[in-house]
Amino acid sequence: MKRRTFLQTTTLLGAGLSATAKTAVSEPLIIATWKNEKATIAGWNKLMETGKALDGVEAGARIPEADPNDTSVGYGGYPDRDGHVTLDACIMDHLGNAGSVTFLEGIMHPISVARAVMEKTPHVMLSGAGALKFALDQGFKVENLLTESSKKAWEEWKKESKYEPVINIERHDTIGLLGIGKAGEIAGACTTSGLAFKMHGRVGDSPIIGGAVFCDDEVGGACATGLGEFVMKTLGSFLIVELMRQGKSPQQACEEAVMRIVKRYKYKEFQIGYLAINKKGEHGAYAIQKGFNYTITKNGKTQVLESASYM
Ligand code: SD4
Repeated sequence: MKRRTFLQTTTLLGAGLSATAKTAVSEPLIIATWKNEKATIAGWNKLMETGKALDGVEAGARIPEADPNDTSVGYGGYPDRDGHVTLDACIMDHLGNAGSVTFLEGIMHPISVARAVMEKTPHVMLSGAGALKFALDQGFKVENLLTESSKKAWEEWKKESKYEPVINIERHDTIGLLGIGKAGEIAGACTTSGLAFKMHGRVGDSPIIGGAVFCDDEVGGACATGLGEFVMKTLGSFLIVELMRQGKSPQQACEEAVMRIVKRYKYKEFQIGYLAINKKGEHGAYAIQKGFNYTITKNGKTQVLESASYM
């Protein structure tokens, strides 16, 4: 059967035929990096409302983006070394469409700008001033995202201006999300203000399709958090999805992707955490260091789980 015909059949089944046919499709879920219960619950509620994984992951990502106490994402995010809060985000749907923004300033919800890039332009990625111009054209408003407390933290940092990014794993809470919608379709998203006190102009993995997020509706999806340079150098999320395509479970695929980093780089100095789901709704997680956790909302219930780690 041709794929398109199969999808149409699935949709018809989803529209109300027998329960046995429906069990072939995984149950809906939203899963996210770190302890992000408010985000997975918001994502789940949206998913229940519209049925769509894409709406769920976007709604989930918007929660930390608007939270002034989350210092790794959106409003309240720590600035770069020059005092600018610069944002990276991406989103991908089950059809293979993708959108992303990098080095975006002054917009509270970069994930929604990324979605607009995906849906309203022929491009995948818009950056800096061009991304901002597009956001304004789309009706987004400019806001000051640097809170008093993040400004204070930056002023403290400036006293020493230590150039190396300090990888305190407790302070990583960039959100990567994966969702399974009511038709069993998979989508993913990621949003961040990047590394605290990074060089001005630095862009991490979070807007890179295949780096921080990748989905293939025949296989599953993956997302990443941690020191983005190493996710980019190994194209972690794409790798995980390809490993699952070859038959690995989400857990095995995340472990293999971490091992690729461990084998080549000075892994003791930084953290990377991966999260993956497959079409059956199974999930896996693995990190280099201890301390990586993730949150899942399924059947209306939310759990924070500890990931296994290499160290
Ligand atoms: C980055 N991957 O900009 C992001 C940072 C991160 O939790 O994940 N923080 O490299």
